[in-house]
Amino acid sequence: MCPVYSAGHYFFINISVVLYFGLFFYYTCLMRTDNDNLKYAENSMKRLLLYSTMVLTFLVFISCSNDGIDKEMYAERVKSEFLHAWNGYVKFAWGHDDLTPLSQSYKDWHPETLYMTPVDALDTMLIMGFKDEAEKAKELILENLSFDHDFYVQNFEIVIRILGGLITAYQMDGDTRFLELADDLSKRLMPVFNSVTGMPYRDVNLRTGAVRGEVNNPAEIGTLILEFGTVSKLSGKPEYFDKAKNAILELFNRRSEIGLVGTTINVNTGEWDNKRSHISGMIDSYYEYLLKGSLLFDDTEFGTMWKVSAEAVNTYLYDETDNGVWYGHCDMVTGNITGTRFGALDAFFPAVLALSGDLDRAEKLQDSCYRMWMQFDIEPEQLDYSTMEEINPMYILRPENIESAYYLYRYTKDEKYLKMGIDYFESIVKYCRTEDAYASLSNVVTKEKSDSMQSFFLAETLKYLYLLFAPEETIDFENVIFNTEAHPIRKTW
Ligand code: DMJ
Repeated sequence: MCPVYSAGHYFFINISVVLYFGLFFYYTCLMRTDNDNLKYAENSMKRLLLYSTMVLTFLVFISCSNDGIDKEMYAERVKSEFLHAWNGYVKFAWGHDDLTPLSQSYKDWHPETLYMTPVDALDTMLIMGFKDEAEKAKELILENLSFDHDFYVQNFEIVIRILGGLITAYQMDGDTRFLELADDLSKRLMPVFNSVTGMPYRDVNLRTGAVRGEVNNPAEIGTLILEFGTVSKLSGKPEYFDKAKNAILELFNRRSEIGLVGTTINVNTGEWDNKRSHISGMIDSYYEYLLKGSLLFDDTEFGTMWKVSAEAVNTYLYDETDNGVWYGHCDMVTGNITGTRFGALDAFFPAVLALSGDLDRAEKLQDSCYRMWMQFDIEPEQLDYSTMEEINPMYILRPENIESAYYLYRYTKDEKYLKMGIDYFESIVKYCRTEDAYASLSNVVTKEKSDSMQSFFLAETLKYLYLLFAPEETIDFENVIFNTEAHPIRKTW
């Protein structure tokens, strides 16, 4: 393991600075020729030595007590691990959706590739300064990516990964072909909204516009507005924004009297299919997009919907236990607690709370997220926070816990979040690194690997780790909104 702290580094900088000034002063004074000046120089040197010793002692004390973290070294290490993972993709899966790292092969989600990994990873390469790699990925995408395919895709995944990736590629690189692809994709996805309520179906055929999957969930219904909204603003086509916003309004209006939503809903009847409420997968990013939608589009309706929802969530799901603060599961109608489950996906919430200004709850929840990670030295998909035992033992290289540490570090500047990031990074390297890339874990207890490296590892996990350690100006944090796949969207309208 590499050293975490750089007290020695500080020490050598301090001592060099002091010696440099000492010598400079000494030689300057000796240049005078008469005796008085030599005496003056002698006295000055004594004083200088005394002051230098005092200052040096003080600086060494500060260096040791702060134990400043060598962020630059960590940023470099994250970059080199990104390159390691990307090179694995290039070697074994070039042109396909995902790398399968153990079998040294690839997996496509559909009968033909949609270039998931390169599209998702491109802006991370640009942010990290990997120009050659980015150029090759760009060429691959622009020369080959087509959406004219006769197969069904899952709207939500395609929107957050591919549409989100194309938007930021356009905004960061400026090539209008990225925007043309984003516009073409948006047009092909629009039929999802042709349900009775206007809430989207889950799947759509990219060529025929046929739809399927009338039982959908809040995350897949409500996590579309940043991407469709942005393409709408950039292409001047209001339909994309309006349909995505209408879907959210329809969903929000079906909240229970106590302000909560359930896990699944029928987009034609508008009836709830599963009334379990939580912030876990299938609901999670619906809340994220209410807040981020209000910020990206200065939309007060989203702002109100976020406030109403956050209040309900903080009233009924917030759970202060002996094991820390968590958000549990409850019935959306009665508010009665139905489960004490929390997992890797739920760990997105500290970031959202922090972005909303609720640092108190964000910090408390992040402490629990850290505890969840450290319980197994790497994060389980889900645990029971009343016993701290895992319910679902896999770790599929998810980013949320790291994303939240990053937001909290940006807002508090507390080094504890850097140290969290270091622990997260080191355990991912320790348990998930393979000879060619990175692999998920099928079990965080046994640390057995599984044959998958999803695109979000490059799009999100390593991006947030890098941003945590990189100089602040690497990204204009105050003026971008990250979509739920960590694609930073800039408001240019
Ligand atoms: C990503 O695709 C997105 O972050 C999504 O919101 C949730 N799942 C994965 C990462 O865990």
